[in-house]
Amino acid sequence: MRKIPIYSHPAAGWPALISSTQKLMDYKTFLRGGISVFKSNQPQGGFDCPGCAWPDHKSHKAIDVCENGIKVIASETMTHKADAEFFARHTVTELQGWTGYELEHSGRLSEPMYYDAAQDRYVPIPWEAAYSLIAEQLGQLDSPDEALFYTSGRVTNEPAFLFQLFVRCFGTNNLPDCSNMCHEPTSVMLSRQLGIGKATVMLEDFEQAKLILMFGQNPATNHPRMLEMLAHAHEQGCRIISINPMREQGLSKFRNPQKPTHMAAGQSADMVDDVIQIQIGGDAALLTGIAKWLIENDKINHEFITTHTSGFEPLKQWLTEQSWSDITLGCGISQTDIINLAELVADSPATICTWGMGITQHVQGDDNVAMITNLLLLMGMIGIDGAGASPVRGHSNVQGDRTMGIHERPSKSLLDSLERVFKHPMPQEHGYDVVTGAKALIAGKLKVFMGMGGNYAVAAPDTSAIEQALTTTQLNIFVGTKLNETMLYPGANNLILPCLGRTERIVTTKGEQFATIEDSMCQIVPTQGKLKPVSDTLKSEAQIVADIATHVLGADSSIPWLAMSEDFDIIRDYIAQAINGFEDFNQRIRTSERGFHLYHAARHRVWNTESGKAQFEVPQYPITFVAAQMAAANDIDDVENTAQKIWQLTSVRSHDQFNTMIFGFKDRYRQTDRRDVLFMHPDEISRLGWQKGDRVIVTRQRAKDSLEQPRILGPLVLSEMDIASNAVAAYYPECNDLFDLETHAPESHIPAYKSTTVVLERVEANTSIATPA
Ligand SMILES: Nc1nc2c(c(=O)[nH]1)N[C@H]1C(S)=C(S)[C@@H](COP(=O)(O)OP(=O)(O)OC[C@H]3O[C@@H](n4cnc5c(=O)[nH]c(N)nc54)[C@H](O)[C@@H]3O)O[C@H]1N2
Ligand SMILES: Nc1nc2c(c(=O)[nH]1)N[C@H]1C(S)=C(S)[C@@H](COP(=O)(O)OP(=O)(O)OC[C@H]3O[C@@H](n4cnc5c(=O)[nH]c(N)nc54)[C@H](O)[C@@H]3O)O[C@H]1N2
Ligand SMILES: [Mo]
Repeated sequence: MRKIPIYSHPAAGWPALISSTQKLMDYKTFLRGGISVFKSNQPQGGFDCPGCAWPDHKSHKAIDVCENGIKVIASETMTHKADAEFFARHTVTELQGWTGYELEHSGRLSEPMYYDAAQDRYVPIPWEAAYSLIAEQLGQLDSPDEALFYTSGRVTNEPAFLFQLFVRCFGTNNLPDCSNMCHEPTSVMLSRQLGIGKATVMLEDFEQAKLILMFGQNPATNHPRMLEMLAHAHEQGCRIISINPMREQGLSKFRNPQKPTHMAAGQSADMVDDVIQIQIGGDAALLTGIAKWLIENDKINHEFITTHTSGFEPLKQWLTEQSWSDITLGCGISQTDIINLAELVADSPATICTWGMGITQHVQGDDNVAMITNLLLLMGMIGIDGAGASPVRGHSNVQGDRTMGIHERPSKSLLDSLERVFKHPMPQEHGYDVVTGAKALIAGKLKVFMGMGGNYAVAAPDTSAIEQALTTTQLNIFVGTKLNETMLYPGANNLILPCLGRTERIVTTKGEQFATIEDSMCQIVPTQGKLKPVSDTLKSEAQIVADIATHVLGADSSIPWLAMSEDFDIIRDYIAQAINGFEDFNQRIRTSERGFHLYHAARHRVWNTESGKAQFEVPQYPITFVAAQMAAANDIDDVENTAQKIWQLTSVRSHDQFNTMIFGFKDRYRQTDRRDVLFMHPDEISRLGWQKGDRVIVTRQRAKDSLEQPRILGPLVLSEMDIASNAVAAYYPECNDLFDLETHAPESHIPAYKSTTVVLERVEANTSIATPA
């Protein structure tokens, strides 16, 4: 095998923090940002870092922040403004041609804007006029279901609660959110199998774990604060195995911000014992192999299975029927290596499975989560110290938003509670999620789109089609902090409503307000911005929602919208009445230093499932699903030599972006300083007689007589990477037009962002490059 250059420096550490943030921040921003950084994730009076959803460590009195956090904070605290003057200088058509990087650096949105078609520009509009326009347009709809209300996971609990309440009082459950593209398989399958769709572990469990299996996750880039916990666990003798088609370099070494010797003297800790480099889409097959061996060798926890579970026999039967040849074909790992891994599982008294997008974003995403849960149940690893399920969420409050009721498929009990507390009828029919909502938008069934944060068109598959569909609506409304592409495809009316960010003070007639978030491990923590808002015109999200609700629902509404937006304690009192687990919310959030842990029944081995037991699930897809797809693609003969040129494309993130917000072009760990790259194994590159640096065009494989337009990306620059042989990787979101709205998991509807079949073609070096670096 050819040697691949490795990134030998530790992840994190001062050089990482400083060098990578320099470019993003001007001096003033650095000062503003510097102050806020030291205020983040602190026990009292700070704000929760919007950088990720990893929990804060209880003992941290010093700074608990990372490169990721600094960048996200710097992006928000930027003094540069996308104000009226900015919009006067640039037409919307011109801005459509800007890259994500350029849009991100245009600065903070700072006043409400309305799109004037005659000038093709956004022009200022007073808040009051914007609200009246919204009331007028929503009032003209034939049905409330003609409007779609999207939420991104930055939004804190209090405004999220108000938002879902407004949308439901208006009359629809059309409440898609970024979860639909993220951990939806986790929410769906854990709910079904354990009775609750959230992590069963707490941070302390990582201190007692003996084995951590980390599936499809890249914490060095995406949750750097998790590295500290992993390094600590490793120091205590816990084995850590990464299951990933890529050898993510950031995982091998770690420099701990909490250890002065690490930061100053450049010492570092090792973290991962082994990488199981599976083929893309091979997780369910690998887990099948492990489970099959554990059952056949009688290494499972019979007592737990008998007392606590249901569905064991059908799963056992199914596992018996799976052949080792299919298992190894499905995951690309030898039987011996799988058995070695199974032995580790058998010997471990405390196993944690953590997972990220490499597990969920597949057609088999629901199956993948089911198989992880099955493994934990077979071993009785739920409800004991040092063990359990640890899905790691992305957005800092994506989990809280769901708890607050942002959900297109609300439970009957949530709707009943809302009706009881607010004495207002709630819509019963389920609404659109991200995928069905986008399809409805494209089909012309929606007349109003509202985004409470986020960048819907660019985060979703079929970006161009969604952008075009946005131009056919009556009204689009965006509540956000930064300009992005979704705001640039105006319908008949278009509003940008700028809001306060997490770092900024919310001051109302009732004084300074704080909000709350829920981290990835069900801890509810307070968050309070400390900075002067970047503009006096900004409003809090809660106030924007309350103002809209008052204008739209008018005198009919008996709900005290404005009082709630002025005094978040009133919102919390309502949350306490309406949402399980929030009893005495105001008192509990004030009395404990780090907030409180939401009751998690499955942690106590109480199973709120249909059967009243923890549930084993048999996967729906064959474990050779991806291998079969690739074999089938070989039969299509409209591309020369397809047999040699078919891969699964996976999309990944760098540390110089937060989702669609592009801060820079560097990816230190993957050793590139451009984003228009295609990562491929050097052996594959030489097998084709190609070279690194060559330009390639990526085409989504489609049926031979398909009438669909071809989906093409590139030319991209070939770059070497230690990645599975069936895989190539590109950066999200630039590749999102390669993904379609039809290819998703059956129940959770998560788009298959981590696995789509593509064909590659090498082109001349001078072919123009689509994405400038
Ligand atoms: N710096 C930064 N931090 C972020 C974000 C960001 O954009 N930038 N985004 C935030 C959000 S919203 C989220 S959800 C999280 C996401 O955090 P992660 O879950 O770590 O996200 P990704 O980078 O999308 O992909 C994770 C890994 O999946 C692997 N993978 C791909 N296909 C497969 C497969 O078939 N099987 C397995 N086992 N692995 C596979 C990839 O190689 C990659 O290492 O990060 C959050 N934090
Ligand atoms: N190909 C591919 N596609 C993917 C993924 C992938 O791995 N591959 N990952 C998916 C995942 S995991 C996710 S979570 C989604 C992300 O999808 P989104 O959450 O929709 O996208 P973001 O880029 O996080 O949204 C950024 C915008 O949010 C706004 N914003 C930032 N802070 C605030 C705030 O405090 N309040 C408000 N109101 N607005 C704010 C800003 O205007 C900014 O432009 O993308 C998904 N799409
Ligand atoms: Mo996410």
